[in-house]
Amino acid sequence: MVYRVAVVGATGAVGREMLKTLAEREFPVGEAVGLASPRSVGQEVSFGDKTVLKMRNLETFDFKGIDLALFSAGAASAAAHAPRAAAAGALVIDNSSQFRMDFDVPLLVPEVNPQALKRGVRRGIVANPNCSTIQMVVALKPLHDIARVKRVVVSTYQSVSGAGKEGMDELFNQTKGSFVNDAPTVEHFSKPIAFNCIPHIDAFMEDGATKEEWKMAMETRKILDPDIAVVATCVRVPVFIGHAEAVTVEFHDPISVEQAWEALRDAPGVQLVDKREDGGYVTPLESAGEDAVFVSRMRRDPTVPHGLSFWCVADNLRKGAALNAVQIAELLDQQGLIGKRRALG
Ligand code: A2P
Ligand code: 11C
Repeated sequence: MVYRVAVVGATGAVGREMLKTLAEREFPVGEAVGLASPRSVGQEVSFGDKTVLKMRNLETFDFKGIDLALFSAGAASAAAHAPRAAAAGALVIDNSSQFRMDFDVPLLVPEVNPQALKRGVRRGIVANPNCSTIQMVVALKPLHDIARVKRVVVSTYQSVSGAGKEGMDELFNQTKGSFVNDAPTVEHFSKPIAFNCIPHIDAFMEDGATKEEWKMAMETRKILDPDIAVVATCVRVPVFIGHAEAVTVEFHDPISVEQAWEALRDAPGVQLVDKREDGGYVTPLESAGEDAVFVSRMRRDPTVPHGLSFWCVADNLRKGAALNAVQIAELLDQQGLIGKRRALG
């Protein structure tokens, strides 16, 4: 069976990666449609080596006949258009935060909680988690299976591509401008990002945490285990692609470094690179373009009875967004859930 697939936000950093990933993994696309805002109508975006998509207007697009819609156009666009895409018969995989915590919307990382689909997809929407959550739960799952995670303290080092193409342009322009002594133009981020670190991602909440920090806690609980306590500090760093995280975990049960290594060596989606020597770890630059979540620097946390600390890195546009969305689509396809909804439209 081949499907009619729409990519919403196809001109964006994640949308383009979604098209690339669909083509690379030979997802059975019969026809692809690229959607964006009215300002991009007619713009051309490549899909694979042979196809060029002319962007169409999301606002006026009729989803009737679309089997699968991959949304990556932000929460407001998802709120306005994902329900009508689902009502027209498309199965929606949404990369925004709009529906993630809704009880009747599965929040899915295929290597971690495929069972989230066992009650089906009643709303016609599956949510793709936040990029910084995805890589952390992929690394935590094999450890949770042997020693039950109790509490996680995580600090993130998040690349500017998490903020989309405008974030990437801002780092590029500020870096270039610094060589000719231009004062940095600050538009997307709240302070200069070139040669800097900004401890602020997404909106501030009443308790002083940011929404990015809140999402890491809440999404981890929904995906992995509602009893896990998570406290996060999320920081934007001047890296184009690849989020890094320093993760400290307290477990209920004993777990050694050797047990953790062994579990991670066999874990789906994980690549363990932990040589305990100069350069024997993975950095964000090396994760760009890769599918794996890389785990390095595993060591005991001696401040609690059962604790480990590690470093993990992943391409936030790929495993953190587009690849995870396409893996969800593959799982939905395997379970015969795509195309079923066509009759609704
Ligand atoms: P456009 O390029 O027309 O603005 P990124 O995360 O890289 O910034 O990309 C965001 C994506 O979401 C882009 O494809 C962008 O399209 C799309 N987008 C943003 N707002 C809307 C909207 N209101 N309607 C449709 N697409 C939107
Ligand atoms: C960032 N993690 O790096 C964010 C991007 O909730 O999907 C993704 C935001 C989200 O800025």
